[in-house]
Amino acid sequence: MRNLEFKEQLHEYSQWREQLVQAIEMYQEWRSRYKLSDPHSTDTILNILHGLQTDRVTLAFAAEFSRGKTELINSLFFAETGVRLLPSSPGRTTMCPTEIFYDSEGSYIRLLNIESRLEDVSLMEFKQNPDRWTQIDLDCDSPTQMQEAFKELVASKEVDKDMADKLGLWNEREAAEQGIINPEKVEIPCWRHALISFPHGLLKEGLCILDTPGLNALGAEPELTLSMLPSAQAIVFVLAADTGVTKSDLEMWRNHVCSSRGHNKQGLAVVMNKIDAMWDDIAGEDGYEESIQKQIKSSASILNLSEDVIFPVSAKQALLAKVKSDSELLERSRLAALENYLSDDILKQRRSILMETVQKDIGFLVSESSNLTDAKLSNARKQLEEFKKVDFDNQEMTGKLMAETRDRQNVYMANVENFQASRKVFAVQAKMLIDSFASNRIDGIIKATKQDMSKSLTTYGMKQNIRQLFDDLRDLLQDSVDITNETRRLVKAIHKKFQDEYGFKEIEPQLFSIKQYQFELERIFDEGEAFRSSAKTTMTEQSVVVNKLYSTLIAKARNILKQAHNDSRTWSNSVLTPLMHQIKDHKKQIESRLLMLRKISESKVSVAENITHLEEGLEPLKKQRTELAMIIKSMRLSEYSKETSDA
Ligand SMILES: Nc1nc2c(ncn2[C@@H]2O[C@H](COP(=O)(O)OP(=O)(O)OP(=O)(O)O)[C@@H](O)[C@H]2O)c(=O)[nH]1
Ligand SMILES: [Mg+2]
Repeated sequence: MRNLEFKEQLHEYSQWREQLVQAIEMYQEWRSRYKLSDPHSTDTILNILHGLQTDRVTLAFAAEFSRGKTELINSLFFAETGVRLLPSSPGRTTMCPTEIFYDSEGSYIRLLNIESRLEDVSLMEFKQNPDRWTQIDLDCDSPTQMQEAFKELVASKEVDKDMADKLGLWNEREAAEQGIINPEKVEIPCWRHALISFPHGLLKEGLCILDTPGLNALGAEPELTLSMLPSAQAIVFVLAADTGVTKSDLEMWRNHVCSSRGHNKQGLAVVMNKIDAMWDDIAGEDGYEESIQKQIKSSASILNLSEDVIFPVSAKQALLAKVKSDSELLERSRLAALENYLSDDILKQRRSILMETVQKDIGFLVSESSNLTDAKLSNARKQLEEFKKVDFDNQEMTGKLMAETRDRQNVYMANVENFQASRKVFAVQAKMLIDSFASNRIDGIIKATKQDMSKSLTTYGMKQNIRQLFDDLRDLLQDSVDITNETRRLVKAIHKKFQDEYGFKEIEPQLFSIKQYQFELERIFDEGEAFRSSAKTTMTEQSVVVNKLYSTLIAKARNILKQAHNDSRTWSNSVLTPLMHQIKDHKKQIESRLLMLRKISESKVSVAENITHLEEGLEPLKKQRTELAMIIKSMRLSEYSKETSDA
């Protein structure tokens, strides 16, 4: 089967991820075994582990109706079932966004009724509550039973026009264009959203497919455009080769696809489907190739994309070819080029994104561990070398050494005091930082604008209110950015002081970064602005859709701030921990040195015994360091930690 390419790559990807998880688990175990863990780092590590373990690669398919999205999904992923697994037929077929994935809890279709749109509950919340969904069990050993069960996905029903309107599924202008004026009944989808789980190989390895309906059945499902499509790793946008880019393709492209991809259009493929319609053209093979190239060129220019990401394909023939094992037909369908692109480009990109996150968060911890371990070992070695050189028979010299060590102890006491004072200053600053993300601040803003909004009667007024809301949220963010910068300066100054005044080994503190939240919030602000100024907003202003869209954005912003709030708290609880570890180590060293000197001067132990004792003490430290080096190697994070060379 030709989709081996993608399959193999996904398999390799999931194995790589599994190895990374194991290495990080080993590291966490190492930290706690050597009593080096603290709440913040543990939290960071557990978060990364959770992220890796639940990582899914989502491919979303979006297009106007009947372009062949569902057929393409069938041919790419489910041809081996030997049937057309997901329903695909002329006219509107897929009626609601459909997520296909693997859930170890079982094989099912879960359907959320369309009326749930009237409730002020987000799709995300519905997903956490399986009781609200209608469940159909799937028999995975029988593709035909599954095929039959999937038919429910296309169910539709007739309701009064008013009801359709309320649900955001009635568009006066579009209906008029189709010659439908003031109908009594309108046909609408029965379901708002579908979740499908079954143990297919690719799905089990973390692939998640999102199939979407065309514009009309989509109506306005804000969470799809604002949340699901943007968070997909890749979007496949489907056009039909015979029609080229139509007006409604363009609308779909602009409103749902472009807005989800940001400026650089990463993770995007455009499929020019149904090339088979041009096969028996009288112009012959040359003419066929020429017209394909022409279509690609013109689509690329209309969509403002590189021609390399436009793939001419015949989904229908590819499915047929795979089912019949007809390699010649499969080649003609040109599906392989798309498959290669998806596996090569998308999976590689995903891998580097994950690696970047892991390196950003764990790389820091690892280099801190490595620094501390190195420092301990080299201090112990220094002490040993020193002792080897001392002439202990010389009473005067021993006394001098003891006096020197006591001096060090005094310095240590001063530096502990200093540390406590710095810690107090830091606590005040940290509280300001944490409070700047507190939910009562954002809630106050939301409440105030919501009240204004309900009072405003005009579209203009409402738009002004939305603008005000986002302006206020921006100010709030700016406050936090300023406080973050001050906090960063303070933490750096504290570390510098200990380094300069007490000769502490350089520890690069892990500074709190607001960038990620800022980036996500800015994105929401942009989405809010796009929504505010879109023509659609003007038309459907007061409808349920606006409220939903609005609440989706606000809920997202709130969640981001909540995350920042939690993260800043755990961060502030432990940013000074490495410094504290060093102070404690330092204390232990002085104490053991004093103890040894005392024993020697009281002639309780011999110098030789002492040196043996010190030498033995090096072993566990070496072991600790070697273990860490091995873990680092298996994480492949070596460039982030100092090379350790054991002499
Ligand atoms: N000739 C030809 N027909 C195709 C091809 N791909 C899909 N079709 C047909 O186009 C029609 C629509 O295909 P679907 O897969 O249902 O399209 P869709 O984009 O999922 O449409 P909706 O679910 O309604 O949004 C079906 O009759 C398919 O058989 C193709 O490559 N060539
Ligand atoms: Mg479909």
